[in-house]
Order: sequence, then structure tokens, then C-alpha cells
Amino acid sequence: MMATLSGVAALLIASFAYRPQQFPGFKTEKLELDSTILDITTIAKNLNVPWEMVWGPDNMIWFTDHDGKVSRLNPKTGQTTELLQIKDYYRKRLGLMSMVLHPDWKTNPHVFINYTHIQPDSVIVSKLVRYTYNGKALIEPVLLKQIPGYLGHNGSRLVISKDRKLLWATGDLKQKETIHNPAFTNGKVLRLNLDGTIPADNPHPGSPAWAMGFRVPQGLTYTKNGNLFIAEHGDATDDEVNLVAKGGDYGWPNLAGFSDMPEEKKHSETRETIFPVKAWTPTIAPAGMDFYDGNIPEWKNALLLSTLKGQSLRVLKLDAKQEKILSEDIIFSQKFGRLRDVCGSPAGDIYISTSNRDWNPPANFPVTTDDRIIRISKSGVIPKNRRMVKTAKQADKQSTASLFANFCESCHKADGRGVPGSFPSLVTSSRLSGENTVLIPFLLKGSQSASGEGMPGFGFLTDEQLSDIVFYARSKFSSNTNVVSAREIGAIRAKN
Ligand SMILES: [Ca+2]
Ligand SMILES: [Ca+2]
Repeated sequence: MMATLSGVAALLIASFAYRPQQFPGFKTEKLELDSTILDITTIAKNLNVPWEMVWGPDNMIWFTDHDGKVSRLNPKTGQTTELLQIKDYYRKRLGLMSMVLHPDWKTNPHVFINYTHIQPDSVIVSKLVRYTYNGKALIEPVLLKQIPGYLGHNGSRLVISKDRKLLWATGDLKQKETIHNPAFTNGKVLRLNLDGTIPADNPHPGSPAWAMGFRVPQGLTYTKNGNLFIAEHGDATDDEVNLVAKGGDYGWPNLAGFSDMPEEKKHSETRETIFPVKAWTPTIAPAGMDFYDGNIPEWKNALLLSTLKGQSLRVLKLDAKQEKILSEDIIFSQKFGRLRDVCGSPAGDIYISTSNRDWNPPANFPVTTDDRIIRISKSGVIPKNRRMVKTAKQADKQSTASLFANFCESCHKADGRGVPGSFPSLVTSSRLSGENTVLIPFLLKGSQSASGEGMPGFGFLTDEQLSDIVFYARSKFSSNTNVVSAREIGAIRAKN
């Protein structure tokens, strides 16, 4: 009897040890696509803004966090092992960001890491450092390149091409005048040899610049056929996904998205600009991106894009040439909060990481288990007679509340109180409660700010939309509930 019981116990323990779900309280949830059933399982929790996940040659997930740590996660057991704690990182908003592993791992067990550092003279820089893996830890740091950095707007994302070059997406550092100058590294895709030197066949001799005209790119991935896609944050409008070409100019800060405003048209007549393959207004804040070619048929040949403001995973189906986006599906809307990165495994599983402990958490997050790494895997097929017929998408009618949610809430928050030091409170705003002749020009044109984020111009919204937003914000957050009519806004717009 005892022997049998202990045998059962041993079996239970053995089977439990191999179950992917290590943490009590985390259950696998089901998600059904058109024909595929997915299992959704949290495999790691209590993390600290995991920015980058890379599938390692050891079938482990290598990931970074904002506070300078690199860890290895066993996707079968949920066990995490620390490999490196960088000491000289600087995290005000961004800290340790991107990482990529050398593709020739057996001969070159190198890991390339990009992080922010503050010098004794208070100048913020962005470092590219190569480490070597000794089987237990990352050792022997070698500084390959150091470029100017900033509190935010750093990008970044690293990938290595088939011809063994390092591609590095950098943010504009809010320095608009140097984005199109190859002597500067901001607002670009940089291309380097793996030792940090500049390849001889770069488009601008002696410069790491490969393509330029980007604002805040955080997604960079190759497709199967070798096309390079980048995802970036727009300002008030036009988050973008672009197909990166050697020497290409992608428009920012002269153009956002497509050439549809008068000043953009003027600019694109005189300078050759490459337009996005997809742009989003209202913005979604796209972050990590990975090409998917695994065993989930609905998502095969797609770019998977994680979004922060959008709090979702976007499935962007590509055409056969992997040059155009044919369709978009939105998964997990607001379910897990902000999603920072996405990583596919050779078996076809997908891993997403949350970013609810970063500097700009959304309403209702972080939850106690944040941040998390969550696995999406195929677990079955829906029988043909049970499949749903897709209904047409609802018309894109925006209520006043959703206008505020789409254009104002990610900064000023649903309660109007903003983020101290970054985004001003509307509740205490003298501008919101003050004269229309001051408020409206500010809304139309925005402002740059020496501290904090500044305010983008919202002149692209119609007079009616602006009138609705002012009415909504004043009635919710201000004692001044005066209406400003669309006509009045039109008159102010004509004068400015
Ligand atoms: Ca662009
Ligand atoms: Ca535009």
C-alpha cells in the first residue's frame, strides 16, 4: 500500500516537475482563433520591465530587464537564472534595453547589449557592449560603441543580419536637426561590423547610418526572405511600420506617416521619402516585433507586434514577397497591460513580455504579479462545424470619450492627473480652465518643453473633434465648463 502510494506520489512529482506551469495560481487559458485553439500561460512573473527576449541556442529565453539584468528563462519549467548584473546602467525612464546573441554561437558565444549610462558630468550616453558567455555568466565586457543618449527617445532594438552585420535602431533623442545628418547617430538604423567598426559598403562613407528619419523605434526584425522591418512611435499621430532600405529616408521629423498635410506635401516634392507600409492614428505605441512562420496557420507569414498604449499584440499578415501588410488582427486588448516585446520559438510558440512597471503604467496596472512573460502555443484545432463566421468590423465611429482615450489619456491618464515630472495634470491646469484664445492655439500647435515630454500639436484633428475634446476635458477635470464651438476653433485656427 505504502509502496503504491509513494509510487503514485513519485509519478505526480515527476509529471509536475515537467509541467511548464511552475507557479500555483497561474492557469492556462484558452484562446480560439478561426480554426486554432491556443494555450495562454504565464511562465515567469515578478519581473522588472523585461525589454528584450531572444531565443537562445540552448532553447532558453534570454531576456533583459530595465535595471541592468540579463537572465535565462527555461520555458519548460519557468525557472530563471541570472547571468549578468550591469552596474553602470542609468534608469530614469529607460535603462537596459536591447540585446542580441551572436548567430555563430559555438565559435563566438557573444552577447551584444545596449543600455543607457550617465557620466560623472551628467551627460547621458548609450552604450553598445559585447559580453562573452562562459557557460554560467556573461563576462569580459568590451565597449564596442558609445553614442549620445537621453532620458527617453533612445529606441532601441538590435538584430544581426545573415551577412553578420549588427543593425541598431536608435531614437531621435528629441534632437530633430541632426536626424538627417549621417555624422550623428540619432533617429536612424545604424549598421556596424560585429567588432563595432563601420562597414565599407555603408551608404555614407565612414558613417554607421544605414537608414534615417525615425522617431522612437523599438521594433526591428528580419523576415524569412531577409527583408528588414522597423516599428516606431509617432508623435501625436502616425505610429509606423516601415520596410528598411539601404540609404532610405523615412521622413521624420518633416513627415509623419503619409504625405497628407500641406507642409508634408511640400517637403516630399523636394526630397525622396519612403512611406510606411502601415501607419496608425490614433497611436498604439508599438514596441517589440518578430517575424512569425510557425505552426499557428492564422498567424503564419506575419509580423507580430507588441504595443504599449494599445496594450495588445498585433498580427500583421504579409504578402508572399514579405513587402506589404495585408491585414491586422488585434489580440489581448488590455488583458495584460503594456506589452514590450515578442519572441517566437523554433517550435512555433510565441512569448510576450509585459511592461507595467515602466515609467508610464496604464490604469489598473501593474498587477501584483507584473511584470510577466506569457507563452502562446497551439494546443488544438476547432472542428469544422464549430467554427465561427467572422462578422464585419464595427464602423469606426468615435465618441467623445474615445477621442480623449485615443489622443490624451496615455499621457494625461483617465483621471486627468498625468504623471508627475512628465505629463502635467489637467485637474490643476490653468491652461485648460483659462481663455480659449490661449488654450486653442496651444492644442493646435503644441509646445516643446525643456523638462518633461512637451505637448505635440493636435492640428490634424478637425474643429469638431477639438471642440468635443475640450468639452470633455473641461467637464471632467476643470471648474470652467465653457464650451468652445467648432466655429470658434476654426476662426482661431485661421489666425494662427
Ligand atoms: Ca515615417
Ligand atoms: Ca502625415
